[in-house]
Amino acid sequence: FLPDPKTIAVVGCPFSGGQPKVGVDKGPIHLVEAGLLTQLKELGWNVQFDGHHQFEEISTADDPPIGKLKNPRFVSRVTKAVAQVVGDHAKKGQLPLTLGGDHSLAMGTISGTLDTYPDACVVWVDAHADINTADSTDSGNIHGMPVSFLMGLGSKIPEFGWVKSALRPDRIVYIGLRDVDAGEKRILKENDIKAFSMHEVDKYGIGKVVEMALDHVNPKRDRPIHLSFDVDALDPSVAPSTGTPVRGGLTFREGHYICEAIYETGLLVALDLMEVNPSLADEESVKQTVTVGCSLVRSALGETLL
Ligand code: NNH
Ligand code: MN
Ligand code: MN
Ligand code: MN
Repeated sequence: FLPDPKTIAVVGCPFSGGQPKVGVDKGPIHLVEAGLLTQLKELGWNVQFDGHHQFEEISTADDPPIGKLKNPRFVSRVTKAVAQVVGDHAKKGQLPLTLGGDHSLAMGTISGTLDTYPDACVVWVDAHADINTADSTDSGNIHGMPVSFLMGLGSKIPEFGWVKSALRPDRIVYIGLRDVDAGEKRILKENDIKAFSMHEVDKYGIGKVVEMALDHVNPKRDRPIHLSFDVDALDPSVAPSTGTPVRGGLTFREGHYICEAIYETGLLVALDLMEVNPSLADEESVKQTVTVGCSLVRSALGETLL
């Protein structure tokens, strides 16, 4: 889907409004400072980066909750801007690489992808399903809800009226789940959404899981793929610096295998790396998490072991 010369458009999103922990907004800065852009150039990509995006803040006083949703206006405004930026890059034939920031940003990135490639499918790698609705959420944190908003599930929130219900339930597949809220389990069942939890990763192995996942969303291997990778999908021993670590996660190799296998399809059109939080955990853990984040991105963009 991408014309030559192949170009990555890096969309740095220092944003944390979809969840309460400070620091996740520093994720993209650390990833870039660790040399990610140079590493991608070394893989043969043209890399375009116009600096981290600046989002005009809305003070909490001016952004009271709507129902249970926290920071709704801020999250809506930022994700709408991200949808525009990602969509513009994609329409130019570039591959948008969005560096988060919290996972509410995927409301923007996937909107931008689907606006450009209506038949795209999504591979969502995460410990969490991020499919709470405005009704089902307990936390009120919008980073736990982007998928439901993209599908148009739950009560309509006028503030998010710009989000089209463009994501079909059979066009997303999850890998790595292990902390899914009761309401989310119901939503996954009701909408017949395919998910490979850590149980399936243990049972079948990651190679088979990725194959089954792609068979579900992309049976003929002809649809563009958007990969949305939440670093908390990895085991906390591999990626400790993230807001909601959950034990029992993907190994270093399992995480990388997913990225490598998706690169191998030749169908990747957009990539998100989310929830790296350099303010959580000690310095060594931060370095480890940022390093693994860079290497996941490299694997998804063509780095091979041999
Ligand atoms: N399911 C919880 C919620 O909705 C946690 C979501 N947290 C994440 N998602 N880190 O990836 O608040
Ligand atoms: Mn840009
Ligand atoms: Mn997530
Ligand atoms: Mn998560």
